[in-house]
Amino acid sequence: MTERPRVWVSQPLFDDIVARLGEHFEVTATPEVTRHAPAAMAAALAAADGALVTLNDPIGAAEIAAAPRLRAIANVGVGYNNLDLPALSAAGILVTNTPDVLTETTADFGFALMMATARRIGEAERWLREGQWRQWSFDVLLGGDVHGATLGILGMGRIGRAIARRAGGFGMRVLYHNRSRLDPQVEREHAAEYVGFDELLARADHLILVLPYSPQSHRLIDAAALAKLRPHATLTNIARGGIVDEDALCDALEQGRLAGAGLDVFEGEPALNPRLLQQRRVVLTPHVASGSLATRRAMVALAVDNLIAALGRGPNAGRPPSVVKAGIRD
Ligand code: 8YV
Repeated sequence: MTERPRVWVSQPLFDDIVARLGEHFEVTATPEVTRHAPAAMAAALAAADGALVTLNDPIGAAEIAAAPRLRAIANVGVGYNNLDLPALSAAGILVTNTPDVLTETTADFGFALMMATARRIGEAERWLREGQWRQWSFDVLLGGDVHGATLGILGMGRIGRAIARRAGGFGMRVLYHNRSRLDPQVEREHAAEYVGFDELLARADHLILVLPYSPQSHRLIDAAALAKLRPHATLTNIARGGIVDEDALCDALEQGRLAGAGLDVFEGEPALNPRLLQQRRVVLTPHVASGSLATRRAMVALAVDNLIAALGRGPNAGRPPSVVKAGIRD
């Protein structure tokens, strides 16, 4: 009997779903959520033909060099900036991700975070819990409106478009900027107007970031970009923390040049810029935009299907449902 391929699962996911890997492979699972030190990661990958990993698992050239058998990585997440794609591709390692299944849930959260920021829901709750209600006055905790406002969407991929659809229900005007302009028919369907980057910043009442993280988007929202936003505007980030210069954002908030920020992602997460924690007008959440139970289960199920198929097993053998980068080692 030929040896079964070996796969490594980098942290506990949903046991009942991950158990499907055991029908095809020898599975080694790390029993806790941990940020794997490079040496530990290299040791785990060294014996693996495939791996199921998340954003917490940065895999670069050093880990790949130590993983001679590795043929496929299934990332549980649509973004894969934890993976060194050129190095994986050069090594012939197939990479998959989990698009589509998280689109609507992530858009819900992005919209909710934008609304919470505009309407100061986090602050209002803190205020109530602190027992301040007796100091209520007619002008307490006044926020900006969402309905009828102009929404600026930076990144008009699947999630950006799902946010645009929600904005229609709130009577918002939708502006977007993207690397490439959408097909006119898709623009019409989403009632979305394409504008340049600077115009997006200058016209948005609420700006939401939904673009991939890349060297081009690293700190794209820097001091100069923030200066173009209007003082009553809000900024919501559900993309990647590194897209925003957090110190410049704190400067803008402290100087009253921005009404508020809703952040689900942070540059050094889980470490936080301490200045952000000092801001009153921010809503901060721990990277949970895709975190509904159904969606997280669907992400893991898709990643499992991807890995099974990538390693040549199951009904989709050789044809993983969502490939980021093809290429399998001989
Ligand atoms: C995370 C995300 O993957 O899909 C993405 O790109 O950022 C999230 O869905 C998820 O939190 C698991 O790390």
